[in-house]
Amino acid sequence: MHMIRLVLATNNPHKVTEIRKILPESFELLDLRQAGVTEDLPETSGTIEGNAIQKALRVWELIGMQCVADDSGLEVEMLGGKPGVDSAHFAGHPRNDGRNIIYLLDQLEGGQNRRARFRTVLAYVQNGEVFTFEGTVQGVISNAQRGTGGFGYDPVFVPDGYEKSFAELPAEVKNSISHRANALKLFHDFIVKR
Ligand code: ITT
Repeated sequence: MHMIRLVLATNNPHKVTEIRKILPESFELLDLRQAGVTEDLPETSGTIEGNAIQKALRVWELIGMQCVADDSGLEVEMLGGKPGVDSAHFAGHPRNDGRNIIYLLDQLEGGQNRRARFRTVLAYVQNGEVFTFEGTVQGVISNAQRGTGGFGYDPVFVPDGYEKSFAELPAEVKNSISHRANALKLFHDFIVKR
């Protein structure tokens, strides 16, 4: 496959690291700084899909390069799918991963159902045209934080089939089964077939 140059429309360096590890080396991936984009990308649509599309389209408008945006969220059954699109600010502003986790554990205290999933929507923009790819991973929210790897809610998310949290599992494991990995597989298949 020939080299594909792609901008990653995200300000989250953890996502960039994961996406670089998941996609093959035939992808030359530029982060926003490398692409010269300094503004905050819009995320005001109210849905994960909509935010992914907003971010990718904005980068396309600004620099006219093909790009992929990742918008993700944690959807917890007992909370009716929350925090979902509000995952980054679940415990309010300014965003803080540690406070978000404590707030989440508080909300689930005493409940019976701790099932949850992570969901990622990738929006790919090429020549102004938008394509989306969704990936999920099912699991449960643990009773306490465990592990130091990963980012965000990883210390309290235990994927189905494992006893350890995403923050305890090796990055290679997370990157082979995660919501982001599943969405990127679909994106990769699409690119290869195109
Ligand atoms: P960009 O919008 O710049 O891409 P962001 O960090 O704001 O970066 P999201 O809005 O998609 O990205 O993130 C929503 C929240 O979900 C945020 O609190 C993340 O920490 C969390 N999150 C996303 N992916 C995650 C993952 O793989 N593991 C754990 N938490 C994750």
